[in-house]
Amino acid sequence: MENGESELVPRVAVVVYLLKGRSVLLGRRRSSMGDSTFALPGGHLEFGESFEECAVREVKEETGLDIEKLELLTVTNNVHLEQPKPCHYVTIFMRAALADAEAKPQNLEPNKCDGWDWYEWENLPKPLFGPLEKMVKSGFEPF
Ligand code: 8DG
Ligand code: MG
Ligand code: MG
Repeated sequence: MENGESELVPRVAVVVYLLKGRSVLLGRRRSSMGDSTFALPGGHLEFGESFEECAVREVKEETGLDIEKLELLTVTNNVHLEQPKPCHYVTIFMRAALADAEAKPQNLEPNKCDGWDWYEWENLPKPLFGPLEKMVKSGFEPF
């Protein structure tokens, strides 16, 4: 059994608001959780990693982009017992900037995402991934 996949334990995720001016990088998910909704890049914290290391690794794995100026923004505790696969995520939200402002995102995990693009904060696409929509609706701003 992969660690945490089907065991009922809280899992730690690190998710990145990659900012370019007033825009953020979003991709449409291909996943049993939040399929076809727009979400930030990110994934599971691996054993021994810092939040910064995890953010850098996940963004690189998913988009090919190198990031810098990492800062911790906030943490959420999301419990979803109602789902077919119940889950509990402690999610660490970071913000970051592109190391090279001209770099273009690549879709390096096409089985998990339809592709990445920049979206203006004032004009976010729909539907957003549930946890992200909740954050935005609460008035949260990553800038
Ligand atoms: P990995 O195998 O690469 O480690 O994991 P992943 O496949 O990239 O995981 P993920 O689902 O992209 O992210 C892990 C969890 O983070 C996700 O299931 C729930 C939580 N999460 C939020 N908000 C967001 C978000 O906007 N984007 C992403 N990717 N995950 C988010 O709470
Ligand atoms: Mg991911
Ligand atoms: Mg990932």
